[in-house]
Amino acid sequence: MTDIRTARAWLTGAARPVSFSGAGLSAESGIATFRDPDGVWATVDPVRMASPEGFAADPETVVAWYNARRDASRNARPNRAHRALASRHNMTHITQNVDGLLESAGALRVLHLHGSLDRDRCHRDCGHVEPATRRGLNTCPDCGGAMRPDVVWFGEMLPMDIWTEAEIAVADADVMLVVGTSAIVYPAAGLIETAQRTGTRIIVVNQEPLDLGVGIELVGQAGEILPELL
Ligand code: BJW
Ligand code: ZN
Repeated sequence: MTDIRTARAWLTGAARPVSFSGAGLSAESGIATFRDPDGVWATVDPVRMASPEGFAADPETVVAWYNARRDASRNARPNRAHRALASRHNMTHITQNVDGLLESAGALRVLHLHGSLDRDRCHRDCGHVEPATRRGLNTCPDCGGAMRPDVVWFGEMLPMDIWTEAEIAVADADVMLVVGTSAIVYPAAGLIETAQRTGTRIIVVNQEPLDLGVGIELVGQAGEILPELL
């Protein structure tokens, strides 16, 4: 059997499939990835824009940058890859993406490891979270701390409840479909190692070869391959 036919057979027979996605999943919806040549980090310094240190140094610039990305994300539509994933109602979707395109495509169970552009939260961690509707630099109504996007920056912990759910879903899964991620950002990328350790079959769909040496690797556009797989 060819790799794609074997991968399709694994997914067809899966009782507890999970997907693990990154920015490449939303690339065909017009949202830039991070580390491709035309990616976000090609022109923006991640330490300035996506770390607590960057926010402390220049909160106005960071908030303005996130507001621009929110606009891009709200104008984007799910692509064929999102729709193919969402069509599998028994699949748990673990994503590093901060857009809501899996949900827009109809996905039922989505775990956002790196948060969501749709929310702001208190940077003092008092627990206050609100929909991202107030523009500009705002203060927390509960404690007066600075409000910031509810995303996970470098050096910050992932939301512990979501992380635990994701680890359990991967360990319990029979198949893990890895889509559009460079798999270099930890601890998220460690989920692939969890799958390996727990005997979950792994299928990787990525535009560039990742050569992870695990399972089946299909190289190409997620929007072309996923509709054939699912
Ligand atoms: C397609 C396609 C198409 C394109 N079809 N494919 C040294 C070693 C190990 C770890 C570290 C280290 N130094 C620092 C760390 C830790 C750090 C880390 O992992 N850094 C690495 C970069 C080295 N991690 C952290 O800091 C994390 N926290 C942490 O570790 O806490 C521990 C701790 C804290 C405090 C005390 C003690 C311990 C937090 C990581 C947070 C990441 N945040 C970001 C920003 C989110 C908000 C925002 O969006 O602004 O998350 S960074 C960015 O990278 C974003 C992504 O979710 C994440 C992953 O990127 P992703 O999705 O994989 O995108 P790309 O661009 O990298 O890849 C896209 C792929 O798609 C490419 O391969 C393309 O080819 C492909 N593709 N089009 C199919 N159509
Ligand atoms: Zn607060």
